[in-house]
Amino acid sequence: MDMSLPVQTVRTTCPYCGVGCGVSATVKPGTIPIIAGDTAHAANKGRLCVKGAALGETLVLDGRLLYPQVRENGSMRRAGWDEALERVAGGFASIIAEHGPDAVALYVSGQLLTEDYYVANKFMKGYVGSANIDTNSRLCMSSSVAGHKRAFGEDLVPGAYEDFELADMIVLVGSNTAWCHPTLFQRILKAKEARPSLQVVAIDPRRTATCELADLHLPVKPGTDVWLFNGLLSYLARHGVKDSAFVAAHTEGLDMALATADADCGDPAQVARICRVDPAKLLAFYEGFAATRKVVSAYSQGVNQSSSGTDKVNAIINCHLLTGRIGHPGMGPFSLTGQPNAMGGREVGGLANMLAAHMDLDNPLQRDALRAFWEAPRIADKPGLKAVDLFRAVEEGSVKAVWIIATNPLVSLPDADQVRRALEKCELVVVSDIVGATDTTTHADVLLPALGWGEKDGTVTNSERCISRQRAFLPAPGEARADWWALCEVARRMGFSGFDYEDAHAIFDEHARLSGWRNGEGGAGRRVFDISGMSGMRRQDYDALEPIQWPVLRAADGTLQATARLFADGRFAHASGKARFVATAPRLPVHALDDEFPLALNTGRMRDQWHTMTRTGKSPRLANHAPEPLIDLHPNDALLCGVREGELARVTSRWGAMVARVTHGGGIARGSVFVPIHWSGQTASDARVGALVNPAVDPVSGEPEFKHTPVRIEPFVVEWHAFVLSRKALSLDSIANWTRIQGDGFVRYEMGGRGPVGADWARALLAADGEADWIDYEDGSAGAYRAAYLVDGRLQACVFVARRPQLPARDWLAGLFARESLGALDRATLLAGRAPQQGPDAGPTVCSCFGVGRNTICAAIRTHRLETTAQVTACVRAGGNCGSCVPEIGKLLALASCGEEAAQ
Ligand SMILES: Nc1nc2c(c(=O)[nH]1)N[C@H]1C(S)=C(S)[C@@H](COP(=O)(O)OP(=O)(O)OC[C@H]3O[C@@H](n4cnc5c(=O)[nH]c(N)nc54)[C@H](O)[C@@H]3O)O[C@H]1N2
Ligand SMILES: Nc1nc2c(c(=O)[nH]1)N[C@H]1C(S)=C(S)[C@@H](COP(=O)(O)OP(=O)(O)OC[C@H]3O[C@@H](n4cnc5c(=O)[nH]c(N)nc54)[C@H](O)[C@@H]3O)O[C@H]1N2
Ligand code: SF4
Ligand SMILES: [Mo]
Repeated sequence: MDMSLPVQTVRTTCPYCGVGCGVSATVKPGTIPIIAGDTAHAANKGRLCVKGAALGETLVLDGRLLYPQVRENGSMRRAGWDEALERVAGGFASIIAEHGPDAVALYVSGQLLTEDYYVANKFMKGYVGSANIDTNSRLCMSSSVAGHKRAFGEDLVPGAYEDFELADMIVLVGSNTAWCHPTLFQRILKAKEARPSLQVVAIDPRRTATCELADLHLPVKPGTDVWLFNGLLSYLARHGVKDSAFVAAHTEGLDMALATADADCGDPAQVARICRVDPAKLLAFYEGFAATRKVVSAYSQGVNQSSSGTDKVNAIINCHLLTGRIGHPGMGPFSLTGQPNAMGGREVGGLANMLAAHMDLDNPLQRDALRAFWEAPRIADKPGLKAVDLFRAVEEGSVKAVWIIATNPLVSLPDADQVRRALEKCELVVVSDIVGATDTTTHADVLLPALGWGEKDGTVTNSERCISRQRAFLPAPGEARADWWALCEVARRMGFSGFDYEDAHAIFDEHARLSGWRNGEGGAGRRVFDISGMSGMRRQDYDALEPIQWPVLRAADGTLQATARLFADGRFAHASGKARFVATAPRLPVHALDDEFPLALNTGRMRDQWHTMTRTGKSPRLANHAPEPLIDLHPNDALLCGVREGELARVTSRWGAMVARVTHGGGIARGSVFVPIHWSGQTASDARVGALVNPAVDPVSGEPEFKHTPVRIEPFVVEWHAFVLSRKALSLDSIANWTRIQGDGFVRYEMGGRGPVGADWARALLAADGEADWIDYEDGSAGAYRAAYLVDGRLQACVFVARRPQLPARDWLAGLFARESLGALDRATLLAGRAPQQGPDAGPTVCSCFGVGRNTICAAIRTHRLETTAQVTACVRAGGNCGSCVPEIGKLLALASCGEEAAQ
């Protein structure tokens, strides 16, 4: 980087979750950018969670895909952009010529910017002429999209984040807000501190970190939410908690919905039995909801990712319609979006059953309007394949070319081994990514290097409809280019006009104009999504755009007018202007448990990792909270399966299997298992949970049932456990099971293996050269072996092996890698694995910002008789920065106060 460049601060938006926090990046030439929360952004007002705070560490270029590559004679080689783009354009064109437009497909992502997404959708639906473009939002928000369309007539989120602060009750359904939308959770926490009467209800089969804040936790049986909310609807109606004027003037369909609810769910005692919750707690929830007007019901993947996901969404919305609690401050149903631009993707119609700007595929007037606006040669006139079906069609051969952009389906789709088979068979696989080696890029015939966060430029929309700029503050590395650019270049090479954009601003302008195009004219229907106020902006105004909630119109005086809340006037987007109740008949998950597969596999997220870890996995700070893949289950179930905490176990379903370490997090009911989604073939030998997940989908939305797959668990037998810390990457072919963890200046491996260990084995594994200064220690009878080697006094690698997984803590050894050379004392105690006068082991990391372990916190709580999280922070700093770990500190305090040993 040019050292003469001035220090500059750029305001941008976090690339992770749908909260959409504003970030300020200060770039000093030659150093890593300094990342902080943007105090001027309304979503976070300066707060960042631990993932946002660690963004700087993820910007290093190791592992980045920097040049286009093409497959030749079975292996990949570097190519110029021209050659790579020709391969894509030529391949797509010839397949279309021979087999028609439905033989090609795009599979894109809610992590694209709106501008990239807009171009991808225009390319497929307007020019290729097929709706075979789907997105990972199918796996994420599509049940909410479908639920919104059924209830409101359009995919609309009525409320704003501020409503969480204005509410008197917040119901969090299937949402681990504390870990997955952390800064929003911080806002709830602060609101509750200021006003303890604010009631928080958590509905989740697991006792998550989010439940620490809740006044009431309903640990529902997985998949039974429709019973719960039908039961609520029925209860409210029976107790006269109904806004009759609102229902009469602004809704339709109540009778059917209520009859359906009454039929199965009219008796709370029966509902409590089916949902497997304490009847008193269920009634407390119903009574609380009935008595409180200002209720926000926020939901996420425990609702969406289900074979009854769309019905779950509508069952929740029904309760808000009955009580007229929508469109006003402090109330409403609220879909928490996952990805940074889940919403933007929906605005541009990125799903296979939608058109751009909230137009509908099955509305001929809107199809015509769109084609005319694009001056496109054709327009898709039937829905394309949804994600799961799309990859089936690839395997069956009806789709022959697929271009995957900003998503990692080999890890994230259900029945993920099917995706591997599909890509192996596919004639042309194009992958655009920022990382060279992912489970998906390995199957590419053409690899296109994309600009990543900090390099790309455009807009995203968060959960509350707020459009924010993501701005570049770093130069493009290597030959990486924006995703929209690659799409336009391919379109141009296929002879399509209409892709000559100069920059992201030009695309945004077209997108904004389209939203107002024939909107409400000539019987085509009025679309609420209208940001035409932002069309015609100059480039410098686009660059300076402040976060703004849509719809956005321009006032007579030229200022932009944002919309905080929708439906305040009771007008909805259905032709009738009314909202619809939807009759939701409850049903159980598609695949039932049985003797062979007696446990229900639930999958989801950990606090400090993002999806398949291609970015967060680069940060040593983020690695410590959950370094290894895990299987969280109830101790009694572990006993029945013959597996033990800390040891390895195999989880098997009808679709696949994986191996990870058993843990008892304490939050799981009997009969369920939780496994995180983050590990891939790049970070672990065998921990890709997607391979196990059943491919059942919701019949309306096509969203997979990620939260419920029947599985069984059995021991994964190894003869020894080991860890290695090494400056260089190892070849692990001979190791039965391993996980790779990024350290600061080294790589850490956790392993389980079989066969003899000893000096020869260790030298080969660590690839120690003959010159190295080798030290080792063996206790054959105990099955223990330890070795390390140094070069010029500098520690290069160490390995610790034991028969049981009880091995020294890794932190002290990790610290030695920062030293230029080791002193005699450190060297002497190296193989003991701990410093000569080291205090007690800090335990697993709770606070990633300050690196504070669980044992340290528990000791402080005991010694100083601490009672509040604020006292813990004052004492040991934990929780004092981003606050993401505050719920876990709360849990340790709760355990200490009831005298339990705070060990998990
Ligand atoms: N740290 C972190 N944060 C993230 C992400 C990440 O990868 N890491 N990803 C982002 C994305 S894309 C998304 S979509 C969001 C997801 O955010 P969340 O939906 O909050 O996260 P999940 O862990 O997938 O699942 C939420 C909860 O649903 C519960 N659940 C399972 N089955 C049921 C059920 O039948 N009923 C109910 N009521 N609950 C159930 C699970 O136990 C789990 O605690 O997170 C976003 N934020
Ligand atoms: N079992 C199970 N599976 C799940 C879920 C679950 O709860 N359980 N949740 C589902 C949900 S909600 C989601 S959202 C998905 C997420 O799943 P994925 O989308 O597959 O996961 P990511 O790791 O976010 O993949 C993004 C990819 O894009 C790359 N990338 C990052 N930025 C850019 C860019 O600007 N351009 C390009 N071209 N590439 C970029 C990254 O390196 C990475 O390879 O997982 C789904 N899968
Ligand atoms: S809560 Fe965290 S991950 Fe989500 S946008 Fe904010 S900083 Fe990023
Ligand atoms: Mo998601």
